[in-house]
Amino acid sequence: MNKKHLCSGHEVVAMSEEWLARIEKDQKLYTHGMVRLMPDGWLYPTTFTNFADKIYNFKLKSSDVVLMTAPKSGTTWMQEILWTMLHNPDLIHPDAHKSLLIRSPQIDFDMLQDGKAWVEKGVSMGDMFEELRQTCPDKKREDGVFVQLCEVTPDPRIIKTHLPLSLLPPDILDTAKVVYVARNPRDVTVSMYHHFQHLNLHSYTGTFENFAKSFMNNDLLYCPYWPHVKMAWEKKDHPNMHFVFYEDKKADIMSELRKLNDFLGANLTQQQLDNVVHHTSFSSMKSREREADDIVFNKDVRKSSGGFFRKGTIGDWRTHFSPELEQEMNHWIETNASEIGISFK
Ligand code: PPS
Repeated sequence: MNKKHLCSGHEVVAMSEEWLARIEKDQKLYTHGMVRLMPDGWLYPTTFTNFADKIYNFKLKSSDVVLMTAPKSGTTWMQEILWTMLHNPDLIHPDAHKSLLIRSPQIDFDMLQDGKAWVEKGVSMGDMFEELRQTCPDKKREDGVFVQLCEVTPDPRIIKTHLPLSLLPPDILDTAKVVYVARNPRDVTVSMYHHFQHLNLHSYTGTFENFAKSFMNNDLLYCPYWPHVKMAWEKKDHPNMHFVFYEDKKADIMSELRKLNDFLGANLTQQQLDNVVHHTSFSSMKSREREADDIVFNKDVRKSSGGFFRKGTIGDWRTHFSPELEQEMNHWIETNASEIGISFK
């Protein structure tokens, strides 16, 4: 790691050997370690610093839609909704079967290639790179497969990210549209716990209690949670920010799609909105889930607790929390949510 400061103004602080060893008891980490970006405290693989300035200086267009979430907040659902609304409202697009990673690239994904488990198992982003090379033969892999996929993806681009506003281009809301999805942090914790077990990248073996404590302690990838939500919530009234709750989508998807239709200026007909609802329902998306790749995912976890499209419900956290842990998390949520002025359903 050579960089000490990023264009975003963050200071890069390497995580200590002691911290890495402690965290690594429960999960796999990264070949080059991890860093916190201060003062916000964002926790990423060290390789993020290779791409951070490129992402911060990324040239956005007025037609772009940036989909921003803390992990496991319902990103993939919203990603498919946005792509279908803007590219496939009649359900006839020839690329609709392609992976969302290609149709709507995740701008921060390149840093994950350094995961020890993926390096050991030989997971490469080869397919994605080939996709990129087909349109742009001169691209180099080390410049970031996903950052460059974001550059070349057809307009209107739908760019996914788990990064917070403070690491994205400072003109983002003056230039592009931002959709932010938030979900009850209790359900986020459960969904993330499952994902950390299911995805070989993390290969999480610790208990749910340890996991939840690590989340509250900001010791998991993409943490801290609250500043991420806060930065977006503060901008919720900006005309280019559309702040949505996962729970509201579950309660009345058509009403949420109508709001999105207005926000995006998509002018979809009722028939097209119906198409989007049907195509992006949990059962439809689950039925299209690709044959899971055993190098990327753990098939035993998939068998015992479900795949990427696990439950897609509200309130599954009730089956995971002990009364003591629930109390601790309630306190964590109440303190932070009231400070921000946000309430979850
Ligand atoms: S990721 O990996 O961070 O991008 O994950 P993300 O997509 O944000 O979150 C995954 C959870 O969203 C659920 N999901 C859905 N819920 C309702 N409807 C649809 N269509 C849908 N698609 C995905 C998914 O099942 C994960 O939640 P859990 O609670 O684990 O089931």
